[in-house]
Amino acid sequence: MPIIIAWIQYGVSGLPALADPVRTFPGSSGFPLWLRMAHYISFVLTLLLIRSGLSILADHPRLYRDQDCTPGSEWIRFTPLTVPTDRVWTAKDDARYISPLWSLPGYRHTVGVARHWHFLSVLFWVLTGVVYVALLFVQGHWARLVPTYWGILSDAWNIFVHYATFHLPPEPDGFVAYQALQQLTYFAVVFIMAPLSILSGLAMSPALDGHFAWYPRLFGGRQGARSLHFLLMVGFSAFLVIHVALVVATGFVQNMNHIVMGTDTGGPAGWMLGLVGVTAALAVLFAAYWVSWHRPRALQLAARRTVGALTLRTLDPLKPVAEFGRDDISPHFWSNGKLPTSQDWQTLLAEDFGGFRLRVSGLVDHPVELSLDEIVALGQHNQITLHHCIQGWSGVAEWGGLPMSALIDLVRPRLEAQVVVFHSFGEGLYGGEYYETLPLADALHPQCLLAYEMNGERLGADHGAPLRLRAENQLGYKMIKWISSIEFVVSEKEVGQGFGGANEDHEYFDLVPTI
Ligand SMILES: Nc1nc2c(c(=O)[nH]1)N[C@H]1C(S)=C(S)[C@@H](COP(=O)(O)O)O[C@H]1N2
Ligand SMILES: [Mo]
Repeated sequence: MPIIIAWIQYGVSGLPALADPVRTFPGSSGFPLWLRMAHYISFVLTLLLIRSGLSILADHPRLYRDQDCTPGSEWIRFTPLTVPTDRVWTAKDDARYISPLWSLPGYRHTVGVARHWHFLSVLFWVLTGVVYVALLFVQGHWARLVPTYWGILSDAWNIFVHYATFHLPPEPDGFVAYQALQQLTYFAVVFIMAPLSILSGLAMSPALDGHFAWYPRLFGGRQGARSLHFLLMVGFSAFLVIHVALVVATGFVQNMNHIVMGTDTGGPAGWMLGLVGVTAALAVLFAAYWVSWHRPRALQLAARRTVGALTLRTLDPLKPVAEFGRDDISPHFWSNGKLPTSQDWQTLLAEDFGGFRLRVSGLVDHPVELSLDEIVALGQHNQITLHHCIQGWSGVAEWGGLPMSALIDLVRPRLEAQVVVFHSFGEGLYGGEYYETLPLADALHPQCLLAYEMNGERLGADHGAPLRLRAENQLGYKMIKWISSIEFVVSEKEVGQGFGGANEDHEYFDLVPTI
């Protein structure tokens, strides 16, 4: 549309005259070292963020407007498939292959590893950004980016008319001046797109959304935030392509000296060193790919010690309290995982779980075995909450069940029991038992339930009969379905392969996923 208007204006009145470039730089000190470093580091990290983000997107290749994820209601999808209605089609069935040329680590359902890259990168991306913006203001370089007069809008439009009609406007020496559209674009990238990316990313955190129900609403709901996050990625990608193209088209040698060397000369040092920098960036991308496939466990543990430690202190303590109304209940709630194939569970299902006994044992003073009726008799709490799957989909449902805190009161764990282990009748994606662990602190939250009802009815087979966990400040994979028994232990290291659950063992997922 703006391009059409630009052509009409060009046809009617020719190319508009251009204002002088914005000359507001402090002295002619050019680009100091910290600025050139921040520019390069952000470049590499942004590539990592976009590539890992694409891998995450491919795991649920549909984007929606609000928190419901009803198939068919997408505004865009990156899969040719329509969801079949004649059989169970899980979110994992729906995941797509994406080429590792475009994404990190690529292939199919590699969301656990992709998330480690995404969060490790964003940690340093935010750090770099904060230092950069602080120094920008301390040293007066903010004047490069922040427009100080309203007329810049019409000046920028005039320049846009030039570009849109394939005319290169005269180029100011970027060392000391930018033209209006250039300044506005840089301003938008640094002061609008980057903060919005951070805020919309945070709006996908179950812990944050579970504590501040108003927060995701700022973005039109959880899926609104996810859609915005995607559009910002498109914006960053478009900026990268156009920015690089213009750097090449408007005096490559001199431009490279500006941003690489911090000099305003015509020598070859800038573009040569710049080429080394781009090669190094490609090497980083390749190394990340290599680590993803050859050292995924080391990557998982590195993320656990950094990102995991940080979120454990910041997001995990937020008490989940957000509740929705009955009207908000999602018409379609995706299901995930493989129905148990074990004979035990099949038999129990056939007899409506009359013979089911939940064994609660381990480091407790009062181990118990409870029938479903006894569990129901112990208490019922109902909550209408938002479920966040690691793959990206979400959904609102009403859950009814026994608060874990009531069960904990009943069995009286010993002091050293800090972790609750849940065993399932079902298998993990890569075989073996599906199990999950939860820190005692998370199990004690009022919204942590041993659920036996969903939307007012007994839990169906797909959604975890006879019992499934609800831990609303965590991602969906923690909420184990088809629970067979519960055990209190000192540490998750004692169970399975010792990383905290079937997904943590086999798919390198996070131990306590609050984002
Ligand atoms: N036993 C078992 N529990 C499981 C899973 C599974 O594969 N096996 N998938 C988990 C994941 S990834 C999610 S998002 C939720 C989905 O719950 P739902 O199928 O009721 O929507 O269940 C979790 N619990
Ligand atoms: Mo999930």
